[in-house]
Amino acid sequence: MRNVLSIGGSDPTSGAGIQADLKVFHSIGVYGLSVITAVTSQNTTGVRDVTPIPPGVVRSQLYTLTEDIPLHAVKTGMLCSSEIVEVVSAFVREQGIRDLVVDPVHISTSGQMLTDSVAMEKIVSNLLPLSRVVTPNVNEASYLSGISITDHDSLYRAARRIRSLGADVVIITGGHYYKESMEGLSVDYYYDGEELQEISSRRYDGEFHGTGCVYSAALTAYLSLSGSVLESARRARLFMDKAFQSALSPGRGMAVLGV
Ligand code: PXL
Repeated sequence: MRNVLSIGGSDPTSGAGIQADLKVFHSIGVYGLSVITAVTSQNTTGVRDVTPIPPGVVRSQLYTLTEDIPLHAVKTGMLCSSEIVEVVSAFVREQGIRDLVVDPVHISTSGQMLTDSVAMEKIVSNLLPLSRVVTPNVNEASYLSGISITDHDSLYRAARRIRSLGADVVIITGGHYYKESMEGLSVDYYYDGEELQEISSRRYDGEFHGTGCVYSAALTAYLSLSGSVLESARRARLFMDKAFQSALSPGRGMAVLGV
Protein backbone atom coordinates (compact mmCIF):
# COMPACT_ATOMS: atom_id res chain seq x y z
CA MET A 1 0.00 0.00 0.00
CA ARG A 2 1.24 3.50 -0.84
CA ASN A 3 1.07 6.08 1.97
CA VAL A 4 0.06 9.54 0.76
CA LEU A 5 -0.05 12.61 3.00
CA SER A 6 -2.20 15.71 2.55
CA ILE A 7 -1.10 18.85 4.41
CA GLY A 8 -3.92 21.39 4.36
CA GLY A 9 -7.00 22.91 5.95
CA SER A 10 -10.14 21.29 7.30
CA ASP A 11 -13.33 21.89 5.32
CA PRO A 12 -16.43 20.75 7.24
CA THR A 13 -18.42 20.34 3.99
CA SER A 14 -15.86 17.71 2.92
CA GLY A 15 -16.02 19.15 -0.59
CA ALA A 16 -12.48 20.58 -0.38
CA GLY A 17 -9.50 20.50 1.98
CA ILE A 18 -8.17 17.44 3.71
CA GLN A 19 -11.56 15.73 3.99
CA ALA A 20 -11.93 15.75 0.20
CA ASP A 21 -8.32 14.61 -0.22
CA LEU A 22 -8.84 11.62 2.07
CA LYS A 23 -11.90 10.54 0.10
CA VAL A 24 -9.93 10.78 -3.15
CA PHE A 25 -7.00 8.78 -1.71
CA HIS A 26 -9.38 6.08 -0.50
CA SER A 27 -11.22 5.84 -3.79
CA ILE A 28 -7.95 5.54 -5.76
CA GLY A 29 -6.70 2.85 -3.39
CA VAL A 30 -3.82 4.51 -1.55
CA TYR A 31 -3.58 4.97 2.21
CA GLY A 32 -4.43 8.58 3.07
CA LEU A 33 -2.78 10.51 5.91
CA SER A 34 -3.52 14.11 6.91
CA VAL A 35 -1.89 16.98 8.80
CA ILE A 36 -4.16 19.96 9.49
CA THR A 37 -2.88 23.53 9.04
CA ALA A 38 -6.13 25.44 9.67
CA VAL A 39 -9.73 24.97 10.67
CA THR A 40 -12.24 26.71 8.43
CA SER A 41 -15.87 27.37 9.25
CA GLN A 42 -17.82 27.07 6.04
CA ASN A 43 -20.81 25.62 4.28
CA THR A 44 -21.67 25.32 0.60
CA THR A 45 -22.51 29.04 0.44
CA GLY A 46 -19.07 30.24 1.55
CA VAL A 47 -16.23 30.38 4.07
CA ARG A 48 -17.11 32.25 7.28
CA ASP A 49 -13.80 32.16 9.11
CA VAL A 50 -10.36 30.61 9.18
CA THR A 51 -8.35 29.69 12.30
CA PRO A 52 -4.72 28.73 11.68
CA ILE A 53 -3.19 25.90 13.69
CA PRO A 54 -0.07 27.09 15.59
CA PRO A 55 3.06 26.31 13.50
CA GLY A 56 4.57 24.24 16.34
CA VAL A 57 1.48 22.03 16.33
CA VAL A 58 1.77 21.54 12.56
CA ARG A 59 5.45 20.59 13.09
CA SER A 60 4.57 18.16 15.85
CA GLN A 61 1.91 16.45 13.71
CA LEU A 62 4.37 16.07 10.79
CA TYR A 63 7.32 14.66 12.73
CA THR A 64 5.26 12.40 14.99
CA LEU A 65 3.62 10.87 11.95
CA THR A 66 6.81 10.26 9.98
CA GLU A 67 8.74 8.84 12.92
CA ASP A 68 6.46 5.89 12.37
CA ILE A 69 4.96 5.84 8.86
CA PRO A 70 7.00 6.10 5.62
CA LEU A 71 5.58 8.55 3.07
CA HIS A 72 5.45 7.78 -0.65
CA ALA A 73 4.00 11.10 -1.84
CA VAL A 74 2.88 14.36 -0.23
CA LYS A 75 0.56 17.15 -1.34
CA THR A 76 0.11 20.59 0.16
CA GLY A 77 -3.10 22.61 -0.07
CA MET A 78 -4.10 25.55 2.12
CA LEU A 79 -0.99 26.50 4.12
CA CYS A 80 -2.46 29.65 5.67
CA SER A 81 0.58 31.52 7.05
CA SER A 82 4.26 32.03 6.18
CA GLU A 83 5.31 30.36 9.47
CA ILE A 84 3.43 27.21 8.46
CA VAL A 85 5.03 27.30 4.99
CA GLU A 86 8.46 27.45 6.72
CA VAL A 87 7.64 24.43 8.91
CA VAL A 88 6.37 22.41 5.93
CA SER A 89 9.34 23.36 3.71
CA ALA A 90 11.86 22.37 6.39
CA PHE A 91 10.01 19.08 6.87
CA VAL A 92 10.03 18.26 3.15
CA ARG A 93 13.75 19.09 2.92
CA GLU A 94 14.79 17.16 6.03
CA GLN A 95 12.75 14.08 5.11
CA GLY A 96 14.03 14.12 1.51
CA ILE A 97 10.49 13.92 0.08
CA ARG A 98 10.69 13.76 -3.71
CA ASP A 99 7.11 13.34 -4.83
CA LEU A 100 5.75 16.63 -3.54
CA VAL A 101 2.71 18.17 -5.23
CA VAL A 102 2.08 21.82 -4.33
CA ASP A 103 -1.45 23.08 -4.92
CA PRO A 104 -0.91 26.83 -4.42
CA VAL A 105 -4.29 27.48 -2.78
CA HIS A 106 -4.74 31.22 -2.35
CA ILE A 107 -8.37 32.41 -2.41
CA SER A 108 -11.51 30.23 -2.19
CA THR A 109 -14.08 30.18 -5.01
CA SER A 110 -16.31 32.21 -2.69
CA GLY A 111 -13.59 34.89 -2.31
CA GLN A 112 -12.13 34.15 1.13
CA MET A 113 -8.33 34.47 1.56
CA LEU A 114 -7.05 31.01 2.54
CA THR A 115 -3.29 31.60 2.26
CA ASP A 116 -2.11 35.19 2.72
CA SER A 117 0.21 36.94 0.28
CA VAL A 118 3.29 36.77 2.54
CA ALA A 119 2.73 33.01 2.78
CA MET A 120 2.33 32.83 -1.02
CA GLU A 121 5.77 34.48 -1.35
CA LYS A 122 7.20 31.88 1.04
CA ILE A 123 5.65 29.13 -1.06
CA VAL A 124 7.50 30.55 -4.06
CA SER A 125 10.84 30.97 -2.27
CA ASN A 126 10.87 27.86 -0.05
CA LEU A 127 8.45 25.24 -1.31
CA LEU A 128 8.40 25.43 -5.12
CA PRO A 129 12.15 24.63 -5.36
CA LEU A 130 11.40 21.38 -3.47
CA SER A 131 8.36 20.38 -5.50
CA ARG A 132 7.93 17.82 -8.25
CA VAL A 133 4.68 19.37 -9.47
CA VAL A 134 2.82 22.62 -8.90
CA THR A 135 -0.86 22.76 -9.92
CA PRO A 136 -2.14 26.35 -10.13
CA ASN A 137 -5.49 27.17 -11.73
CA VAL A 138 -5.46 30.07 -14.17
CA ASN A 139 -5.94 32.72 -11.44
CA GLU A 140 -3.20 31.25 -9.25
CA ALA A 141 -0.89 30.95 -12.27
CA SER A 142 -1.42 34.65 -13.07
CA TYR A 143 -0.70 35.51 -9.45
CA LEU A 144 2.45 33.35 -9.17
CA SER A 145 3.90 34.45 -12.52
CA GLY A 146 2.85 38.10 -12.39
CA ILE A 147 1.58 37.58 -15.96
CA SER A 148 -2.06 38.26 -16.69
CA ILE A 149 -3.26 35.16 -18.56
CA THR A 150 -5.57 36.16 -21.38
CA ASP A 151 -4.60 33.88 -24.24
CA HIS A 152 -2.49 30.90 -25.21
CA ASP A 153 0.72 32.90 -25.47
CA SER A 154 0.44 34.49 -22.01
CA LEU A 155 -0.43 31.08 -20.57
CA TYR A 156 2.72 29.57 -22.05
CA ARG A 157 4.84 32.43 -20.70
CA ALA A 158 3.26 32.01 -17.26
CA ALA A 159 4.00 28.26 -17.30
CA ARG A 160 7.66 28.95 -18.16
CA ARG A 161 7.96 31.64 -15.49
CA ILE A 162 6.45 29.41 -12.78
CA ARG A 163 8.70 26.52 -13.76
CA SER A 164 11.70 28.82 -13.43
CA LEU A 165 10.70 29.24 -9.75
CA GLY A 166 11.80 25.65 -9.17
CA ALA A 167 9.06 23.06 -9.75
CA ASP A 168 9.97 20.18 -12.11
CA VAL A 169 6.54 20.26 -13.73
CA VAL A 170 3.88 22.97 -13.89
CA ILE A 171 0.27 21.99 -14.59
CA ILE A 172 -2.08 24.92 -15.13
CA THR A 173 -5.51 23.42 -14.63
CA GLY A 174 -8.85 24.12 -16.19
CA GLY A 175 -7.99 26.64 -18.91
CA HIS A 176 -10.71 26.69 -21.51
CA TYR A 177 -11.02 29.79 -23.58
CA TYR A 178 -7.79 30.05 -25.51
CA LYS A 179 -8.66 28.37 -28.79
CA GLU A 180 -11.93 28.19 -30.66
CA SER A 181 -11.38 24.50 -31.22
CA MET A 182 -11.43 24.09 -27.44
CA GLU A 183 -15.05 25.12 -27.06
CA GLY A 184 -16.85 22.89 -24.59
CA LEU A 185 -13.54 21.53 -23.32
CA SER A 186 -11.50 22.07 -20.21
CA VAL A 187 -7.76 21.93 -20.77
CA ASP A 188 -4.89 21.26 -18.38
CA TYR A 189 -1.56 22.60 -19.61
CA TYR A 190 1.37 20.37 -18.63
CA TYR A 191 4.84 21.92 -18.90
CA ASP A 192 8.04 20.09 -17.96
CA GLY A 193 10.53 22.36 -19.72
CA GLU A 194 10.07 20.70 -23.10
CA GLU A 195 6.79 21.13 -24.92
CA LEU A 196 3.55 22.44 -23.49
CA GLN A 197 1.16 19.46 -23.55
CA GLU A 198 -2.60 19.86 -23.52
CA ILE A 199 -4.75 17.39 -21.64
CA SER A 200 -8.32 18.11 -22.54
CA SER A 201 -11.59 16.77 -21.24
CA ARG A 202 -15.23 17.68 -21.23
CA ARG A 203 -16.02 20.99 -19.57
CA TYR A 204 -18.70 21.04 -16.88
CA ASP A 205 -20.38 24.39 -16.41
CA GLY A 206 -21.58 25.55 -13.01
CA GLU A 207 -19.96 26.31 -9.67
CA PHE A 208 -18.20 23.41 -8.04
CA HIS A 209 -16.43 23.54 -4.71
CA GLY A 210 -13.06 21.82 -4.22
CA THR A 211 -12.11 21.04 -7.82
CA GLY A 212 -8.46 22.09 -7.31
CA CYS A 213 -8.16 19.97 -4.16
CA VAL A 214 -9.68 16.88 -5.75
CA TYR A 215 -7.50 17.22 -8.86
CA SER A 216 -4.23 17.64 -6.95
CA ALA A 217 -5.13 14.81 -4.55
CA ALA A 218 -5.83 12.45 -7.46
CA LEU A 219 -2.59 13.51 -9.15
CA THR A 220 -0.61 12.85 -5.95
CA ALA A 221 -2.22 9.44 -5.43
CA TYR A 222 -1.50 8.35 -9.03
CA LEU A 223 2.05 9.72 -8.76
CA SER A 224 2.67 7.53 -5.72
CA LEU A 225 1.56 4.54 -7.80
CA SER A 226 3.21 5.17 -11.17
CA GLY A 227 6.01 7.69 -10.68
CA SER A 228 5.19 9.41 -13.99
CA VAL A 229 3.78 12.94 -13.71
CA LEU A 230 2.36 12.99 -17.26
CA GLU A 231 0.59 9.66 -16.86
CA SER A 232 -0.70 10.76 -13.43
CA ALA A 233 -1.98 14.04 -14.91
CA ARG A 234 -3.94 12.11 -17.56
CA ARG A 235 -5.39 9.73 -15.00
CA ALA A 236 -6.27 12.57 -12.61
CA ARG A 237 -8.27 14.31 -15.37
CA LEU A 238 -10.20 11.06 -16.05
CA PHE A 239 -10.87 10.81 -12.32
CA MET A 240 -12.20 14.41 -12.38
CA ASP A 241 -14.50 13.61 -15.28
CA LYS A 242 -16.17 10.84 -13.28
CA ALA A 243 -16.30 13.06 -10.17
CA PHE A 244 -18.06 15.84 -12.13
CA GLN A 245 -20.57 13.35 -13.49
CA SER A 246 -21.50 12.25 -10.00
CA ALA A 247 -21.44 15.75 -8.42
CA LEU A 248 -24.09 16.49 -5.79
CA SER A 249 -25.51 19.44 -3.89
CA PRO A 250 -25.64 18.65 -0.18
CA GLY A 251 -26.66 22.25 0.69
CA ARG A 252 -28.09 25.40 -0.84
CA GLY A 253 -24.83 26.66 -2.35
CA MET A 254 -22.13 25.20 -4.53
CA ALA A 255 -22.10 21.62 -5.73
CA VAL A 256 -19.36 19.25 -4.56
CA LEU A 257 -17.72 16.56 -6.64
CA GLY A 258 -18.78 12.95 -6.21
CA VAL A 259 -15.72 11.13 -4.89
O1 PXL B 1 -10.29 24.66 -2.80
C1 PXL B 1 -9.43 25.37 -1.99
C2 PXL B 1 -9.58 25.03 -0.53
C3 PXL B 1 -8.57 24.34 0.09
N1 PXL B 1 -8.61 24.01 1.39
C4 PXL B 1 -9.68 24.34 2.14
C5 PXL B 1 -10.74 25.04 1.58
C6 PXL B 1 -10.70 25.39 0.20
C7 PXL B 1 -11.80 26.13 -0.40
O2 PXL B 1 -12.75 26.55 0.22
O3 PXL B 1 -11.78 25.36 2.35
C8 PXL B 1 -9.69 23.95 3.56
